[in-house]
Parts: sequence; C-alpha cells; structure tokens
Amino acid sequence: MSKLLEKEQRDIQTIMDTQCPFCSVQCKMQVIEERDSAGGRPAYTVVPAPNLASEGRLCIKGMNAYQHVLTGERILHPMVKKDGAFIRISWEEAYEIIVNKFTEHRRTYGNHAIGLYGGGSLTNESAYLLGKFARVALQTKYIDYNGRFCMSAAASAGVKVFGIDRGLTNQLSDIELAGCIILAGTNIAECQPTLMPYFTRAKEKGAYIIAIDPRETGTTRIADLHLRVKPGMDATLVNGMLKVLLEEGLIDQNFVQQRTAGFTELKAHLDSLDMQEIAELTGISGELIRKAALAYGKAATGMVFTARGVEQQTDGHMSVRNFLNLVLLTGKIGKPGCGYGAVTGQGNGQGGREHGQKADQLPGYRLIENPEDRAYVASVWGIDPGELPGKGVSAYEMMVKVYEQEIRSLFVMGSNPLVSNPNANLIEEGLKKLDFLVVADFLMSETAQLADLILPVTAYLENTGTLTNLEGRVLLREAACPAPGETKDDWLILSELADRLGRGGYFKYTGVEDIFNELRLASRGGIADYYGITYDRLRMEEGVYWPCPEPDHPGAKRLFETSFPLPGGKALLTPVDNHLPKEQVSAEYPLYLTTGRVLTHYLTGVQTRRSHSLAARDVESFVEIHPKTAKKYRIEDATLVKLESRRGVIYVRCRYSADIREDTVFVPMHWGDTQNVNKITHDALDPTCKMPGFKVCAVSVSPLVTEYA
Ligand SMILES: Nc1nc2c(c(=O)[nH]1)N[C@H]1C(S)=C(S)[C@@H](COP(=O)(O)OP(=O)(O)OC[C@H]3O[C@@H](n4cnc5c(=O)[nH]c(N)nc54)[C@H](O)[C@@H]3O)O[C@H]1N2
Ligand SMILES: Nc1nc2c(c(=O)[nH]1)N[C@H]1C(S)=C(S)[C@@H](COP(=O)(O)OP(=O)(O)OC[C@H]3O[C@@H](n4cnc5c(=O)[nH]c(N)nc54)[C@H](O)[C@@H]3O)O[C@H]1N2
Ligand code: SF4
Ligand SMILES: [Mo]
Repeated sequence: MSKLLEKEQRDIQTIMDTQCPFCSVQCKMQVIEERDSAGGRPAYTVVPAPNLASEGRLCIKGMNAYQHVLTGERILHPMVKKDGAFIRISWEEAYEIIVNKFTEHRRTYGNHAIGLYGGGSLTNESAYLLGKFARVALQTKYIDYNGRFCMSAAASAGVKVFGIDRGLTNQLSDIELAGCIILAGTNIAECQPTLMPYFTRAKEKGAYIIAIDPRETGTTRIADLHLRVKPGMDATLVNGMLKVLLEEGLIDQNFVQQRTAGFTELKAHLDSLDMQEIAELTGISGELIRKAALAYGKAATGMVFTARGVEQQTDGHMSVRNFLNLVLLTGKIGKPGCGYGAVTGQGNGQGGREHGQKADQLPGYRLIENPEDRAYVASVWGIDPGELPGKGVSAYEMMVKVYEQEIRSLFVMGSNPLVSNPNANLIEEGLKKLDFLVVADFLMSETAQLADLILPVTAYLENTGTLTNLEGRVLLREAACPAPGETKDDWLILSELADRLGRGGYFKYTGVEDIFNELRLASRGGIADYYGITYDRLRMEEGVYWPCPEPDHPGAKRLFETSFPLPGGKALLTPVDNHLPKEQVSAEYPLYLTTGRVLTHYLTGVQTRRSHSLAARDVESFVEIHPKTAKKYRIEDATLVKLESRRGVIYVRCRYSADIREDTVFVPMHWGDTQNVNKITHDALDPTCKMPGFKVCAVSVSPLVTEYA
C-alpha cells in the first residue's frame, strides 16, 4: 500500500463545531472525528474553541463530553415495555400508544391527569414547545421542570427584589473589576471550572475574596476568608454582616434613598437581632462576621455570587434576598465591578426558566395567572385565552400528585426525576404506580428504566437550537453531525404528537428556527424579551444578551445602571428572619448531611457515568467526613459506610477530609440506586419558590461491616 493511500485511509476527518452540553458556561469546542475507510473504531480529539465566556477554555467534562454521545449506549429506537422487557417498535406505533393512553386518561380523569416534566438541558425552542404542548395540545396545568430544584430560589428572589431574574447582572468581565468578592454556597472550581480565571485575575488585581461554605473546596481555597457556616444558616450569617454594616455606617445612603424601598423596616429588624445569638446559630464567630462585613462594606467595588449552597434550602428564597440586601445597602450594583450573580447551573438553566415549562409561567417570563399575559400569548398561539389552563404545581409537588394518583400519565423530557427529586423512595413508589410513563431521552436513565414507553431523542451534537448561558447571553448551537438510528429532535416529537392529538394546526414548523421566531414574538414585551434576537444575529455576534426588544438593540450587558423595573424604579429591601433548617440533628441522627457535586460528574450522572474517562476518575459515590467525626463512629477511611435518615438508607465509601465541619458530612448527587443520596434527603420545600432543602437533613453514619458482625 502506498504511503499516500495509507494516510488517506486514516484521514477521513469530520470536524464538529459545537458547545459543551453540561454546565451554564456553555464553552464552545470542536470535536474532531478521524476514521479509516476500513471501518475501524474512530478516534476523537477535542479542541476548545474561542468564545467570550470561557475565553477558549474547556474543563475535563467538556473534553470528554463526546464519549457518552458517540461511543456510549444510546437509545436508538422507540421502545415499549412488554412483560418487564423493552421491545423495539416504530415511531407510528409509539405515537399511537401515547395518543390512545392520553386520550383515555383525559376522558376518564380529565385533562389534568397528565403531567409533563421538562429540563434545563432542553434548548429554548424545545422548552418553549413543551410548555405550549402542555397548554395547547393537552390543556393540562401540570407541567414543571428540574430547574425548580436549581434556580427557583434565586429566580424568585431576583424577580421580587430587582423586578427581573437574570443569573448575572453583569458580564463576566466585570468580575476582575471587583475589589471584594463574596462566593456563597458556590463551588465554581468544580461546577463552572472554566470561569475560575476570572476570579484568580481579580485576586491578582487585589480583590479580597470571601467564601461561605461548610467545607473546603477548590473554590474556598482561593479565598482570603473562608466562613465555614453551619448548613442552612446563610440568611442568619448575612443578618450579622448587615448589622455590622449599619453599626459602622458602611451604608450607601444616597443609593438606599434614591434606588431602594424598605430601609426603615429592614433597619428596625436588624436592630432587634442579637449578634451573639447569630454567632451561635451560624457557628461563625462575631469577629469573623465583622471581618467579612468590613471587607465587603469598605471595598469601593464588589460582587456577590450565590449558588445552590445558599439556594437549595427551605428558606432559599429569603436567603438570597438577604444577600441582595447586602448588595443594595452598599449600593454595589449597576456599576463596573459591582453586581450580583446567581450562578446558573444547567446548560440552558437560564433560558429553560424563561419560556414556559414552569408551572406558573408563559413565554418571556409572563405569568399564566395574569389576564393580560394570557391574552397576549393566546393571541400569538391563535387560541382563545379561556382555553389556557391555570397554574399547576412545582416539580416535587407534581411527584406527590403522581404518588397520590391524581396524575395518571407522566411525560418526561430532559430529566431523571427518580434520582434528582428529594425523598427518592416516595418518587420510586409513585412512578411505579403510574398508569403510563413516557420518557424521552437518549440514554437509559434510572427513570427511563421504569418507563412504559421510551422515545429516543437526538443529543447536543445532532440537533440545532439556542441556549442561554449564565450571563443571559443567548447562543446558537447548530447540529454538527447526523442523528443516529431513529432518534428525533425533542421539538419534532412534540410537534408530531400534537398533530396526532388533533392539534397539529398550532404546531406547524418547518424547522427549529421557525419555533425560535414564534418564541421571539411570544416573549416580545415580556421580562425576558428575545424579540430582537435572530438566528442571523446569533451567527454573526456570538450571542446576544437579553432583554433585547428590537433587532437593532445591542442587548443588555449590565443591568440596573439607572433603575430597577419595579414601581418607582426602586429595588426592594426586606427583613429576613434567622431561619433554622426544617430538620435538626438528634441523638438518633446526629450529623447534618449536605449534598452537591464533584468536578467529573454531572447531575444524576446519566451522561458522565457513561463516559469512560470521567467514570474512571470517580467510579462511585462517597461521604466526605471529618476524621474526628469518623473515629467517633468507628469509621475507617475508604471503607463502606451506611448513611441513614428518617427516610431511607444509602451505602457509600468514606473519604476523610479535615476541611469539613465536624458536625456535617457531604455526599455528591451523581449516583443512583443504593448510592442515590436523595433516598435520604428531606422533602420540605421553601414556602415561596418550592425549592427542596437539598442542602440540609439529619443523618446517622455507621460502618457497614457491623451489619454483618
Ligand atoms: N461538575 C459539575 N458541574 C456542574 C454540575 C454538576 O453536576 N457537576 N451541575 C450544574 C448545575 S445544574 C448546578 S445547579 C451547578 C451547581 O453549582 P454549585 O451550587 O456551586 O454546586 P453544589 O456542589 O451543589 O453546591 C455548592 C457548594 O455549596 C456548599 N454548601 C452546602 N450546604 C451549604 C450551606 O448551607 N451554605 C453554604 N453557604 N454552602 C453550602 C457545598 O459544600 C458546595 O461546595 O453546577 C453546574 N455545574
Ligand atoms: N440531593 C441533591 N439533589 C439535587 C441537587 C443537589 O444539589 N442535591 N441538585 C438539583 C439540581 S440543581 C438539578 S439541576 C437537578 C437535575 O436533575 P435531572 O434533571 O434529573 O438531572 P440530569 O442528570 O441532567 O437528567 C437529565 C436527563 O435528561 C437527558 N437529557 C439531557 N439532554 C437532553 C435533551 O436535550 N433532551 C432530552 N429529551 N433528554 C436530555 C439525560 O440523558 C438525563 O437522563 O437535580 C437536583 N437534585
Ligand atoms: S462543564 Fe461547563 S465549564 Fe466544563 S467545558 Fe462544559 S460548559 Fe465548560
Ligand atoms: Mo442545577
């Protein structure tokens, strides 16, 4: 064989321009496939691509994100469960089964017997269409999505306090202009790793960094001050900081007077609180609270970031509002180097919460209970507003309705609720009680295994759509390779199903851009206004920030420079109570459990556990525990441990860490079955946003070996 031919045979190269499917940074990348003409196994190389958010960086998850899609165990055909096993069927058969079941359930139990459950990985177009499908094709009020567990506390706080919820109020480039940065319950080093250089650059320029987290992480390690707060006690900690600011006169009087409302009530509330009590409740000394408050209060510029550590609490909504009190009292917003960021989680965590897959919401952040909003969206959809159902309930509450059999059919698109809901044992029982469970996924998740019918969907490399990153920047991700097997795009499945349900007239799209154009119109004039954003612009400008009301509008890079979209243009200050977590430790359950993430895995692990390079780095779950605590319960490092709460039991391997609070243990959320941490988490919800308190419950730990002794 000539040298030239040999080279040609190896060099059938396909370059796929795409962006990472995982977190909210949405780093751009190229996946390069090389195959030989003899049909041998292809080889893949991943190259980071320039982009404004990650500045051309990729983390280890992005580097390996091709694996679960291209070399993993994809679902390639529709399947129905017969006698406990899945058998292959055609799309027509699948649609027929769904239509028959849905029609029968609607006739017997009414429209609301069907629930829809979406996700923040869906593109804006699919998320929008899922909301429309629920309201127009099925006319059910029961739709919600996994973002309820993710962004609902910060989103609801943002809307209340600022009048708008956009993850970051500033561009990322503002971070290095900040003189003081508070990182509260956010582990950027593992969860948005490619953003770390923004913070290290700020530090090099002299920023003072304060981290608030019960344990040490890659993020807290860059901090000048680490406040190892007791789980669930952030709001109280901030009360302490606010008291110091008041006492030291570190309030921006002009800003407070001109741009906020509610100062008198807030001040009276803070005056009534006792610093000694705050120190005891939070486990942080008055001295350290003072140090943190002075550092932030005295800095000329500053930014505050919160993520799920603060937000996934039964007072998540109010906790965030207290951090916003901090921002507003010091006037540190709407200026270079000043702002707030709720660090969004999922790839389309931002867009996914704007266009109608939430129980109470219509596209553009419109509200389903607001008559004007209903009338406007109904006019875009060509229906009578009276046909639109009212608001439903939050994700976990929907699962309770499944358990109680008020919901008889569930359609899941883009989530693995069995592993991601709190109190997973109840979820499992509920899902098993369903008359009909449909799951649209590209991998066999734990939830899909329980399904009656599975619809195979395309993955990020194969479909086109927009996603809105953590800055509120809308990005276009175009299909980079053909769809495998019989997989179909989410939006196409919804349109075809609507057609078979007799509502096809409202779902006539020639392609995904058509849906985006309808979304633009449906969001026009709403809070999350995408009207001025077009696919052409997105291709030319590498993303556009919303709100963008007109095609010639540049997009809003920094919010609140002159006013807030609330009455009088003023943001809202609010007194926040010293709230205790719903479940306290006891003699039987003596430790706090908190949960979260590790660098190598993503959410319920359905995708990353199927990526061999990522799975190899963390093959199983673990419990992080202080060596002193471990010794007290006779637990050796690296041995298996039984963790028990009032709701269930899990078994994980022990990992000693001298950097976690002695009264707290940590377990990541990326594994299912006997390592599904949600079998033991508490299902108490925040009263305002219905966020579960994933970050605190009471547990006991014991060595597994004694079970057999
Ligand atoms: N590697 C990786 N990256 C991800 C994800 C992933 O699964 N894996 N998921 C993405 C998604 S959807 C999300 S929402 C984000 C989540 O991003 P983060 O919110 O940053 O991640 P978590 O690990 O859930 O929680 C952050 C930190 O909160 C701390 N914490 C726990 N309890 C408390 C508390 O009571 N108070 C305070 N102040 N801190 C507390 C934890 O110790 C943890 O270090 O990450 C996104 N990026
Ligand atoms: N204990 C505890 N529990 C938690 C959390 C915690 O910190 N602690 N965090 C919560 C948070 S922040 C989140 S965001 C949730 C996430 O919870 P889930 O949504 O359940 O998590 P994922 O693992 O992302 O599940 C997504 C599923 O959709 C599939 N999928 C991905 N992309 C697409 C797509 O484009 N279309 C379709 N049809 N399917 C797709 C994936 O293969 C996967 O099976 O978990 C929550 N649960
Ligand atoms: S996981 Fe997030 S930070 Fe890592 S490459 Fe993907 S988008 Fe970028
Ligand atoms: Mo999330």
